[in-house]
Amino acid sequence: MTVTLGQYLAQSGADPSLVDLLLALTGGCERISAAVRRGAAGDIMGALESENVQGEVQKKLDVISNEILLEACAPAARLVAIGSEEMEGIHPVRKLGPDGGFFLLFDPLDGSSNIEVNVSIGTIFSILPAPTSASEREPIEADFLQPGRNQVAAGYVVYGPQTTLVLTLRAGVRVFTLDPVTAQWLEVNEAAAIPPETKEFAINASNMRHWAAPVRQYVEDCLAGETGPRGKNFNMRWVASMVADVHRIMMRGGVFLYPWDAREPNRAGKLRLMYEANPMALLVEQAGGASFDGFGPTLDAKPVSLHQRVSVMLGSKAEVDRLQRLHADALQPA
Ligand code: AHM
Ligand code: MG
Repeated sequence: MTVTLGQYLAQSGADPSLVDLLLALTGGCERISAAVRRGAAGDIMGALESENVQGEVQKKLDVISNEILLEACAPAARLVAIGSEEMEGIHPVRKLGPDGGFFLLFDPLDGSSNIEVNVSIGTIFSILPAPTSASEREPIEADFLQPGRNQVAAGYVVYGPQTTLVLTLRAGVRVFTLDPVTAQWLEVNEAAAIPPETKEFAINASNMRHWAAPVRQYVEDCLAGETGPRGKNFNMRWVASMVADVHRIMMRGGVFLYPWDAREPNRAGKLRLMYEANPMALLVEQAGGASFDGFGPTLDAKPVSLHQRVSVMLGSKAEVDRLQRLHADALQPA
């Protein structure tokens, strides 16, 4: 029998207020999915004059998606505050108190450069525990700055040929597709499991001249094919939507890299730790893969700010292990 998201959550043993929040959030994603599907017919295309906190031009759909999620999630009973790629500060929902609750972080519309060209885009989300406070007080950004290891749930929704939710409650990874006929999220895939070995990598190769030596070495070894050190031929894919690239890895394995590079040497990477790298790292680990930020497991990094950037390498375990070894070797004295 096909299991719906509601049935899965009800049987998962998860805290009912976490279930409440996840249903509110996925309800918001259903509305984003409908807006994406309407496209130009719904006046959602194009850029705005505004920039987000990262200095990136905001697309209409970035802002619409952010507003949809804020509105959809606010009623969730124990949601304390929200952090978003599209908002500079945190968005308080209610006061922190003795009951704690949850913090929600999201990139409401990831891969927005792909909106106009009708390529998969997505929403990425992370849920952290809110600390308890003896007396009631407003939540502050510092309350959010917890390692990804603390996440109680994480997931993404891909708006592609199908709208697909990939979710972890820290007990494996489940995959649901939004059925446009019944408007239900149905579990249609087996639980995701990333094979440890792969012959596929994903990186924006136009940045090759800016990469650090270990990343360059890794990719050169893959490109050398069966007569090179890897002894096998590799395939390459790059959608330029992290959700789509990670989803491919969830379905058939592979490795995704958006590493530090020398274009902006003082920036740790392009992608954001708290609402892009951490949720993806938890999903990948829960599916049997691994994630590395150039120093250690992504989930162990202690955030210093809400919009902090990070170097991202994640996917099939054997490949991430190899990347870790290449980074460790580069630190050894010659
Ligand atoms: P965004 O959050 O502004 O959409 O940027 C994140 C996206 C990722 O989805 C994707 O992996 C990456 O940026 C692509 O970057 P590039 O265009 O440099 O290849
Ligand atoms: Mg993004």
